[in-house]
Amino acid sequence: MTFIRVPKSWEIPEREVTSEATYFNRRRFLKTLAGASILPILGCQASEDADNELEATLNVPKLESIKTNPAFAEVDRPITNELLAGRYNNYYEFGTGKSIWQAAQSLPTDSWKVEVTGLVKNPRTYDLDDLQKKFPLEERIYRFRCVEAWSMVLPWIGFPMKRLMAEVEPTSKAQFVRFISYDNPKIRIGPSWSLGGKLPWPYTEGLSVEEMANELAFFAVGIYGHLLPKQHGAPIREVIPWKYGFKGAKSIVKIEFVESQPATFWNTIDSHEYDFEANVNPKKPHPRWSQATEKFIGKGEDFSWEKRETLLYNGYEEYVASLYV
Ligand SMILES: Nc1nc2c(c(=O)[nH]1)N[C@H]1C(S)=C(S)[C@@H](COP(=O)(O)O)O[C@H]1N2
Ligand SMILES: [Mo]
Repeated sequence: MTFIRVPKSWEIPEREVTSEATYFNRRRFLKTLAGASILPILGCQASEDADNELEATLNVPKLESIKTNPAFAEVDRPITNELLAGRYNNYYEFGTGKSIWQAAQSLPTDSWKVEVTGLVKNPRTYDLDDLQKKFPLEERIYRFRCVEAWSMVLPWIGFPMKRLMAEVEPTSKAQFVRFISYDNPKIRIGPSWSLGGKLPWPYTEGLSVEEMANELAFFAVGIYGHLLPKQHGAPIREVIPWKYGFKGAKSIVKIEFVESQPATFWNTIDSHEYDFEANVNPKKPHPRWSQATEKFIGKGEDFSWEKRETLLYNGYEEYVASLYV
């Protein structure tokens, strides 16, 4: 389908990777522009169409009667509006800007399989039905912090990673785990060359097995009471709330237990900017910006954000500090 419409300010195509600071400044600039010019008149009908289209992408099957885990029923800030979280994503396979929600709809999620392999006693291949039914699902409200210094609060549905570990039984040799995202160069529209080099597709991430066994480490198959929409990484993605968002690989097809620390997408591109551990830490600045504060998106219905102090381990110190002594 081809159609022409005037993009909303949040749909500005970004040809190259821009830091979050640049993005927010551009939005503020456009907001000012919109207030003073004819932009809203031009954009009105088209925006309404885009809103309907966005809602359609979020209209995925509901997950009925899922209990919220009482330990993770709330945090110190409200849950981000679903319509904001669903149109402000990082998913480089579908573009380097934040508005990838339309492009991501080409992700083919039918007959999905996740292969669990490597240093495990019981290698397994799970299909969609297994992933959604085999491990009891629960809801968890987690803080979410991107390395670009924006944050949200998201209501995930899924199961703790340790449940899957108990079934596949990593051997004593397994020290790390690798998560590999779906990749198809035919549908991938994200860049092959960027950031000064060839991008190491597929997107991969990793954890130590101790981190994976932590109570907080989570596989999400849903969000906001329904299955994951494609822009959030359907049908299954990692959620590691005490680490920066890039540690949470989307649309996982393979999980591999290995002996030594695996190469990862971002760490391969620039180990100086994106370290393997990547724990949220206000005192450890990114080489290009401070991590002392963050822009919390979700206090209202629009993208106006609230400045918050960054919390050590994103506020999850009591669960994870013992991993790093
Ligand atoms: N496969 C894949 N997974 C990915 C990414 C990506 O580009 N590709 N981006 C990461 C980054 S940087 C962030 S902040 C989160 C964003 O998750 P969300 O869009 O569901 O909020 O996904 C992470 N997982
Ligand atoms: Mo991120």
